[in-house]
Amino acid sequence: MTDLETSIATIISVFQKYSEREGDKHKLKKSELKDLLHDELPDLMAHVKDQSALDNLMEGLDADGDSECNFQEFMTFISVVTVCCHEFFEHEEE
Ligand SMILES: [Ca+2]
Ligand SMILES: [Ca+2]
Repeated sequence: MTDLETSIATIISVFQKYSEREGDKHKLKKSELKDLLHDELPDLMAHVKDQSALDNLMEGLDADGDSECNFQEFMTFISVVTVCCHEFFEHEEE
């Protein structure tokens, strides 16, 4: 696989690793999302200091309002994080 194909497959497998733990296997409930963020994005989570910030993040992600994070909602989040990282590195080069 190419680097990009590997990256896509990795994102899908990380989502599934957490979404399959409890309840709906295709969605992240709040505790699953929390574990995913803490384990997979520790640097980002260092900036999310308290529970209310995490609740706000979860609510912001939950486009369809079912209190769970489906893959599409997860991808929206990953896109935002990735674009922010890209902007950061763009400014680093200047
Ligand atoms: Ca689940
Ligand atoms: Ca949702």
